[in-house]
Amino acid sequence: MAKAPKYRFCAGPWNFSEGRDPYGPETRPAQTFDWKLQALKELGFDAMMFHDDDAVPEIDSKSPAQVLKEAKELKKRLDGEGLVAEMVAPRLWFHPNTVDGAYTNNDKRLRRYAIDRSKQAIDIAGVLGTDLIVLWLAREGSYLRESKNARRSVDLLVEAMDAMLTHNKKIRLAIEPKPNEPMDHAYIPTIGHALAVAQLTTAPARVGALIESAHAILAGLDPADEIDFAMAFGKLWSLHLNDQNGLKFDQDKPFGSANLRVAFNQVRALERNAYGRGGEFICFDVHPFRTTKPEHYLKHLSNSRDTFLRLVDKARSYPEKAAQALIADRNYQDLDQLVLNHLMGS
Ligand code: XUL
Ligand code: MN
Repeated sequence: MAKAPKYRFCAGPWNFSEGRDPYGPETRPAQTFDWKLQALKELGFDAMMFHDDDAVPEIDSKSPAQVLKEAKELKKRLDGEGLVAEMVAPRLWFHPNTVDGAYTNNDKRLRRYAIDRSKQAIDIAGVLGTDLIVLWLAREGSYLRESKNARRSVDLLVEAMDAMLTHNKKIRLAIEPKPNEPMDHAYIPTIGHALAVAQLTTAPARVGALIESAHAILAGLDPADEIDFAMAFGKLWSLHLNDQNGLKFDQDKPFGSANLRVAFNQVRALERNAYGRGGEFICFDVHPFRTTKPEHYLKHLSNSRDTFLRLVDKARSYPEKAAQALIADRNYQDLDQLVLNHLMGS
């Protein structure tokens, strides 16, 4: 098993969310960007991940020169705190232009908006010193099958990615698949889809993936297998660890909260593939529970990291020899119990 380097941790400003859900308002006060930066410092995290408008608020109302100026100011603040920007993701699901999709919108003028905004996100990433652009393709899919042509949508997605890859020859695109929510069905629901689409672009070597545990679970898959699959191609460039209890709305629970064994297997997959060797971060895309009080605002992040690190210990102390002997004997009954005993601490 290749040794993984020391893990480095990352979260985004949206991970300090205020508890709003479709049925009720915020339950915690909004915190300022500076507060969030300090929180990451306090936690001892190494990086922050950004949507384009996390980096430059109200981005659509600003001139390109103003956007770059503000990105430069942000870079200075990050440098001052000793934090790095892990990635920039164009937020292509809020603006009225993206109501019916961004790159796969049926209206050419609106597709142009999505591509232009993505190019601007790439420029921001350049200023912040990261080559990683994350594409969570929130509205690329359909609410009803007949409203869009799925075959044409693949072409449109490739066209948009090619435009980004050409705009800056140094960037890498990491597609973050999710099978549903907000869409009924998304066009890129799994890592297999992401890597297949990468092959259709003009620069397949610069198109990879980001796995989010909850998204894989929503697709009915085991996130550990998704990690192994992506890493077999050398294509796991970022990671959103969290947890999800079954097939319902995206829950973004703390890592390991719903299923410790599934979390353990993700950590084993990361360890055996030496995730992080290429400088990749462990990002937690987790949210506080709606019930979380303001004084516990950081707990979902510190708890996720604690669980992660304890599972790293568990992965490293896993009784490999005993497990191999049971595998050789096809005694999966006792293999199952060996895993449970190991996780329970006996
Ligand atoms: C949505 C999600 C996003 C992406 C970044 O489910 O996970 O926060 O990670 O755009
Ligand atoms: Mn995510």
